[in-house]
Amino acid sequence: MLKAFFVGFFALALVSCGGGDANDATPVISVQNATLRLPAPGQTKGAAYFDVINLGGKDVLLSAATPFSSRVELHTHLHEDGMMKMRQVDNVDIDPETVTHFKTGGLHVMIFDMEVPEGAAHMPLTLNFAKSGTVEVNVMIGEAGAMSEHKMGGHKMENKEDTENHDMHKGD
Ligand SMILES: [Cu+2]
Repeated sequence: MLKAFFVGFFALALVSCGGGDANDATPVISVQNATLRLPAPGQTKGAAYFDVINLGGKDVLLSAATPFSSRVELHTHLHEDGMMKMRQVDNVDIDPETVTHFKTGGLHVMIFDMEVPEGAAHMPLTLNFAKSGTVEVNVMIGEAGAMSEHKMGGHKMENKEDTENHDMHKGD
């Protein structure tokens, strides 16, 4: 009787210790460098970029949500027929002890029908992870502040020179 108990206990201990690699360790997630690409004039699609820093075991990003939109998707970019195309993905693997970059031309959070409240300096973004649960992120809204005429409190937005070559033809 007692022997059977010990054998059972030993087997259980083996199961819980077996395969104890980095994938089974608890993920330690933090999100940094969150920025927002606002919709182009006349459009409603925006995108959020950030770094997911994982100091622990494997996790999976399942979804994202923001009060600024009712349709938020996880996207990646793929090379197809020599062209870069956006694709929705069901989820994103967050590898152990790795920084996963969400960036222009790669993984991103696509925000459809975006409505940014006037004067908002941040967009709340909720990331839902399989193991870590929800992680709340404050995404900086740079250009929205620059576009609003006057901000309360007398903050002045610096007008940074746009390094991108925009195809804007003035009075052509
Ligand atoms: Cu996209």
